[in-house]
Amino acid sequence: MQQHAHLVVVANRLPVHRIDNGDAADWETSPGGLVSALVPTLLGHGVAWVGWTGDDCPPAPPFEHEGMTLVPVSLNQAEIESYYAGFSNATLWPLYHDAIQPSEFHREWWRSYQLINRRFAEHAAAVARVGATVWVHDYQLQLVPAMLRAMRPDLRIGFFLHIPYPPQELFMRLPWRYQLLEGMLGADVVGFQVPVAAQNFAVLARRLLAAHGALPVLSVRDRPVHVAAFPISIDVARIEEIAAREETIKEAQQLRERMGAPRVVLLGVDRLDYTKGIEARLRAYRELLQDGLVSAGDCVLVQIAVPSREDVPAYGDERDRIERLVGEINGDYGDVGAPAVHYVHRGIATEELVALYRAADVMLVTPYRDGMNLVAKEYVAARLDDLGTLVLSEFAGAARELSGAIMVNPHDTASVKEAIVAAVRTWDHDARRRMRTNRRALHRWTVHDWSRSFLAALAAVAPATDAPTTDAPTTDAPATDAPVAAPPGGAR
Ligand code: ADQ
Repeated sequence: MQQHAHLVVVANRLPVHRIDNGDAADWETSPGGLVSALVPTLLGHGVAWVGWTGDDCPPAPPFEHEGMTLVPVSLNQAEIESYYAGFSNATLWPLYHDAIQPSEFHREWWRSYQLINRRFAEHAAAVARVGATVWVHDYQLQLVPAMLRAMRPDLRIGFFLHIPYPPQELFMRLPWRYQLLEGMLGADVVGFQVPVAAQNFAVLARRLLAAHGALPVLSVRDRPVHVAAFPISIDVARIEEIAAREETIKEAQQLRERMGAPRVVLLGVDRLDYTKGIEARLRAYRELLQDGLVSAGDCVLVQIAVPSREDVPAYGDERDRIERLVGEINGDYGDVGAPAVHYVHRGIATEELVALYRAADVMLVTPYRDGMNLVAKEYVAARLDDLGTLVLSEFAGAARELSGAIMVNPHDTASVKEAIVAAVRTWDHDARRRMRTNRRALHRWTVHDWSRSFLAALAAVAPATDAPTTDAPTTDAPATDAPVAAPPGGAR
């Protein structure tokens, strides 16, 4: 592999998945939070992307896909179970989401996490040219920045965490807390979704590793580390373009007709994950039907749930709970050909998703904890008509920006019920006022502002002393030439 890339993205997954094309394997761009956020920004820049293919295939060479060099990292079945399903999704994920499920701590998983993080770092080191910029993503790869710095001190390294960063009371439970913190502090810039996450990180860095200084710059063993919030967003123009199409508007109308033309359509769209609060909204809806405050013929709920992490037991349990609830609600309140809840357990194409957003009067986004939540932003982007009401959990990062939403505490069923009733009964002019507030916020800060601001912070870092000062450009991070807007909410 040649060290040729001037920008290297390192993420758990490649932005593509393998599709079976007879003899030859082919690759298709994948849906998902990180992919939908990064691909539009990076397209055309000729970057390298290091990531796992998502299956247990043997090592494969790098290949070109839509202007990027994709560098596959291979994992065998045992590594998928220990590094991915185990340490990433049964140790870190629940702990970082307010410990709403108990975390499991296994030394074997930790050993695997270290091994695989080293593998990702080695692939990145092999593809990055001298003085390149490397952008590492998310909780699966927290050790990569320090490992990479040790291998390649000439690189500028950024790390962005897509999920919440826990308060010290929770983080201190981790038997490997020092190493995880050291790993992230190997970066020059550490970015979070919201300021409170950056503050939690600073408190821990001071407590465990004697870091000093005030945000946004911490000093760790005399090395400055820029620590700040860079809230992620979406490609607003892309969603708006799909939403404006004649066929999308037609599809939205047809969807409503297929549901029996109810007066109100409530919608939920999530990965099937116990953090997303799907149960919270189903329970609230069931109680509203019980109380007679809404009726199934008049007000239906559509829940789209993408299958996710099905090899982690807690996800299977969550699916069982959700499907039991859907079955109970439909059994009690639905009719032949007229269910109260329309439940779809699969991923759907963006075009269909946008048509659903346009068809929904009320969007229910009720996570117990969420780094940002892109679905809330996509719904707002799709509402070119300024109509539709967003009901949003105060525990989603998006709540800091979308102040036109009706905010709820998903742990409080009464609050979710009240919000649904308020949304269902809202007058058009009131819905418009709220939606316009949200749309203004969305336009102020798109995914391009997110990546530009992060890469600009990285480009501002003084070049490493080991980096050559002559022919190899060290400040050629792409997309930093456009003006950098201030992040929403001001404080980084
Ligand atoms: P996720 O937890 O995956 O991301 P989210 O931000 O909601 O969550 O993004 C999900 C993405 O998948 C959206 O773009 C959505 O359109 C898409 N999607 C959801 N259901 C779908 C379906 N049935 N079919 C097709 N597409 C579907 C993590 C963090 C979030 C953070 C993102 C980005 O947990 O808090 O916002 O990363 O940083």
